[in-house]
Amino acid sequence: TSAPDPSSPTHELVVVANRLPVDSHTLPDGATEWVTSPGGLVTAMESVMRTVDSGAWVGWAGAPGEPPAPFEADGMSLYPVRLDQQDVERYYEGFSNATLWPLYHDVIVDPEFHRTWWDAYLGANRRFAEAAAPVTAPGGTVWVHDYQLQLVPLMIREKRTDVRIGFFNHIPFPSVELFSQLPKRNSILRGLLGADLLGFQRESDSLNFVAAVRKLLGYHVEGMTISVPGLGAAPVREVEVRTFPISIDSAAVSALAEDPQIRERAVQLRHDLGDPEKVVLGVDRLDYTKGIRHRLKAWGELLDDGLIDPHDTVMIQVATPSRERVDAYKQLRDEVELTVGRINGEHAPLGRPAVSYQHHSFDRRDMTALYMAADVVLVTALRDGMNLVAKEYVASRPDLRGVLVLSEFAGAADELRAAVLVNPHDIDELKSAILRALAMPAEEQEEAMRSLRHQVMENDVQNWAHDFLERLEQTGRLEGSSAPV
Ligand code: GDG
Repeated sequence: TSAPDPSSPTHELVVVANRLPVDSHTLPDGATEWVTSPGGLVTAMESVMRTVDSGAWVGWAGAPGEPPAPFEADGMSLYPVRLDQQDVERYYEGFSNATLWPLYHDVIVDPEFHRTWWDAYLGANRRFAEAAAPVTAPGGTVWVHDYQLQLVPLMIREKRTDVRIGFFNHIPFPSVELFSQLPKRNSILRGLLGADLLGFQRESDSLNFVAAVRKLLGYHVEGMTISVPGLGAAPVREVEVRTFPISIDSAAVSALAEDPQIRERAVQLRHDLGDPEKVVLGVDRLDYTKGIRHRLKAWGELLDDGLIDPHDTVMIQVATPSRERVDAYKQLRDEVELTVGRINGEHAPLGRPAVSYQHHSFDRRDMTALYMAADVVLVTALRDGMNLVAKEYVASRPDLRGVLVLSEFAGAADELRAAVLVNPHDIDELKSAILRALAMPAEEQEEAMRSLRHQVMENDVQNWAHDFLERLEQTGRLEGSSAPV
């Protein structure tokens, strides 16, 4: 049964996400300890978990096979979900990252469809739902995250009519024309509609979702409220769709930028690069959605054209390893590394790079030092739910210096209007935007950065989480169903 067991603890707020917010570390004596992974979602949840008596997180602990027993970390109860090697290959690398991810990012690469992947997606989603349903307190709240778990809202709803269910999609939701390609598309829509509140990054994502429901399921829609017919004699349920642009822990990032050690590190970084006049930075997971190839093409042409002098301008590209077992990512890595090699071979002065390419990750402090050392940050995503790098750069510049070049195709472009906005598909436009950013006078940088900082500092990830949960509390509960079934 999935109803709460009176003898075991239940939680007022249960977060369900693919990954638990912890990583395991092996100690010298062979024992393992869990270290909180410092993502934005974790920070946001820490702030809302403090407002409830009891919070929990359901997710995968990161290693295939037998999961660890439930445990406590940072005042939360963590419930690990089992994923076997085959689930990792079919549910995670397969359906999530080789079917949904490319399809939801405007088919930048071709999505692959395999029925065995779908079966694994269904099975894995069921395990997350089965873990979450019994640990949620009567009348409690469940918050499900992201594209890997789109079937979970309905699966929990079927077990628990008494709980409030919210879902937030961190990536874009595609136009109905593209979404229609997805085999099992209606099951995905119905799965999502098990929630009371569905949150998306941009207004266009919310509108795309509502349009898909209207066209493919034919449900009645009024404004952003969808009427979902009940099964059998069950009454109609109203599901609300709303836009909640995610953000970062702005104050924490800004505080790091005031740390004297980190400021010193930023100066040192520029020195290590040979004290160039200008430093241009890109920070991305190595993902084809991020437009790294377009950025390098523009950069290479600017060097070829002689419009950038590699003796006084250096580009740093941090490309954090990601999804390395998925074919499209292996291919992207090869292409990016070939291009960087060519650019450096042709243009790098002796003893220093034209493009400093970093295929590894940095700690938070080094990331902030990089942002502080950068005169220009290039965010050239071809499609991106939000893009937190754009917001982190802005939060890292209390000195009001630096220029953000930002793709229109990143969700952040809806809010960060004072950035230099570009269409990264237009290489000529991208080249002009880079030159404009490099030449921007200090007063103009300050004016733009002031406006950007106003936006980012006022709207942080804590507000985002509070807004979502507050809205979820206001959504209608199913009449007459206060007890778990
Ligand atoms: C998804 C959506 C949406 C990167 N390299 C290092 C490092 N990072 C950090 C960045 C940033 C985060 O990873 C990446 O966030 P993004 O938003 O840029 O992109 P995705 O990973 O694709 O995230 C996206 C997000 O979900 C949230 O909803 O904005 O659109 O695709 O925080 O700084 N951090 C450290 N070392 C690195 O080397 N410490």
